[in-house]
Amino acid sequence: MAKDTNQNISQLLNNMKRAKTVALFCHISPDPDTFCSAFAMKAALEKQGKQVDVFCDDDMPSCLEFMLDSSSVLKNSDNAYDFALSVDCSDITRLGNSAKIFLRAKDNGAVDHHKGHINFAKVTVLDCFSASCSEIVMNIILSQNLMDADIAKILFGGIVADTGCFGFSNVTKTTHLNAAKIYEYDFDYDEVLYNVFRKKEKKVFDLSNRVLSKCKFYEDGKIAVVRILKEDFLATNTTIFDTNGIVSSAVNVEGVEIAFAVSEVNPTNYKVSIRTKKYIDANECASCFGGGGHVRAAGCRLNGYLEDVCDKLLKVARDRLL
Ligand SMILES: [Mn+2]
Repeated sequence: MAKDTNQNISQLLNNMKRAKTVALFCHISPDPDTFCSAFAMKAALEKQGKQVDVFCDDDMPSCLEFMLDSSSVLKNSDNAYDFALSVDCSDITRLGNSAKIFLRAKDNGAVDHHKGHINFAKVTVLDCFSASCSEIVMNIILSQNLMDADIAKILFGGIVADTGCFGFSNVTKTTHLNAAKIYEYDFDYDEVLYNVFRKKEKKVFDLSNRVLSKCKFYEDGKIAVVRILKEDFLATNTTIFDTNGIVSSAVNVEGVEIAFAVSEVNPTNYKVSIRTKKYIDANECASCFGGGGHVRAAGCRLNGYLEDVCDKLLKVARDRLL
């Protein structure tokens, strides 16, 4: 970790030292990384005798329920905590309504790994080279000799989720070196990998099969378009929140350079997920429609009837094919 990051860790730990009550904050629309960061930190601080609460406006991802107690997560409080610490939040709006509890605390800090982090805390430990916030939390806990197998297991969940099981482009040598430190501890690694990464609800499997079987290919199989319509959600008892991962199945097909998943919000509004394989910039494609994301994964919203929306997407894709 960079020298100034280490300095900020010392300052953060120093400022937290005398706090008896600590509030930890996850971001809204939470992912496993934010909850794993918070629960690992909570376990470590409790070992130091502190009284710790975790806050999140939204519900914990159900994939974490096998190891974390979602009923202990608070949505509100009148307490003025000695210290407030946000984890995995890139700016204060990501705390949602809980921001008022964060700001009410006597002192505060933030631990984050987002490139676009906008400072809002008195002390910020920011390491954009970490693929997950859980890795930064891991290094903080290790520096205090507070790590154990239970905490390692929680952190492993955050790392696995934010790195797509070590498959995303954010994974570096450092990610693997950090994971190696986790493997020093003995817990059921496969239980975490299955629950956080591989497990799929039957209805989500059904939705995926249904829409992928109707996937259309264009331009010699270089473009794939998956349409996910209201009738598909109704037939499988799913919602637009169950569409994650479907577009990846399409872009993984040999020969496909760009894949779109077009999900119906209503008959004239569609949520579009874009994935690209090698030479097309997904973020740039999404930006044509006011969306954004990363080079290989991006998203946008389009108004219009289904086939008009698909025509617009196909034009953008065709213009970018080599
Ligand atoms: Mn994260």
